[in-house]
Amino acid sequence: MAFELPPLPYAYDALGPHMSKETLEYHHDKHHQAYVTNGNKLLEGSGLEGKSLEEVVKGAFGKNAGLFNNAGQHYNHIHFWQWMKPNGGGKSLPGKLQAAVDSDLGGYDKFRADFVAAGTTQFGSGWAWVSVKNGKLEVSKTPNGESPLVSGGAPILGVDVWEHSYYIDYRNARPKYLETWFDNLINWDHVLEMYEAATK
Ligand code: MN3
Repeated sequence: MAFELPPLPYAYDALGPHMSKETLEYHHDKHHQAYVTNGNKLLEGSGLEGKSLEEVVKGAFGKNAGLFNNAGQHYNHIHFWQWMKPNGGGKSLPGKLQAAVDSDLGGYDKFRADFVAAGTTQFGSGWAWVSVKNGKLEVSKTPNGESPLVSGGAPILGVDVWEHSYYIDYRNARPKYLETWFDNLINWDHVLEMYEAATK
């Protein structure tokens, strides 16, 4: 199955002022497109053609670094676009998510602080995550194109802390980007959808 760049699920200027049109044009049209283009070249002859994207990511981890990096980033970005929406964020989490955050992550405020800290302390490029592992939520961070998929988790929320995700809008202020992202952009409905798929 060849990789394809999905369109953004909103207009390029829809996430302003928190994430600019210029950031989304570069991030989606250049960076994500490059992962798709390079991933397709590396998929050919890898023995993983015909597998789902998740299977390619897990199958290439530790074995085919080039394919893993590009397929991993393709997976991460497909969801990253959907983990954001205009007028997102907010403290009231939908459905079963609130109860899971309360029982597994110590409540909303602790969860927010731990998630922002994970993104802030990821040295260099990478991601901060919430995933379901053994039926419970956990906050983590990964370098480069990795995700909790490669350690037996099911990602339900992730934020890109590569500089290309925030440098145009926030320069070096990664913590400010993470706090703003959390408070104003998260699409909790997509998080809930992934949580339900991971726990059914
Ligand atoms: Mn990115």
